[in-house]
Amino acid sequence: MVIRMGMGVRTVLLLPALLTGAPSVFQRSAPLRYVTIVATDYAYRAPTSVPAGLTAFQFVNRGTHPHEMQLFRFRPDVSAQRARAYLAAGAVPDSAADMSGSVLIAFPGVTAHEDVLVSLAPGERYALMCEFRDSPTKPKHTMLGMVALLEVRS
Ligand SMILES: [Cu+2]
Repeated sequence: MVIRMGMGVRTVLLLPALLTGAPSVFQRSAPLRYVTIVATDYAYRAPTSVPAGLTAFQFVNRGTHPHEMQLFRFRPDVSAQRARAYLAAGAVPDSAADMSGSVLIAFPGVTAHEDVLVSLAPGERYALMCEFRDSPTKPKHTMLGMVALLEVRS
């Protein structure tokens, strides 16, 4: 009885979104969690693990150089140890990751006004990487420490 009432309320609340043709993600009943990734020169401040569920990644640049947040998922057969080794080397082979991903870019002092929305599943591992260089002769930021591994908790 209580559950039925709850669902009724939810349906009413979603009606305006349905009428305006909002993306289907807003019709889900799961709560949206926000995770903020902060870039500095040259590192990410990011959680090492995140809960499963629908998650919006926000990107803030507190450094003095432009930075990016590449976010992509490792294939399931890539262990955490191997993923860390790839990231430490500053390069992840195509065979180790999904053939899709997202990128947010922010200049110094800027918070990207877009978020990356991901439905995180338990056990997944995601990479964060910045491949920017300060100049053509300088190393990629991945080589300076701008890599991180995000593990999705069960
Ligand atoms: Cu960078």
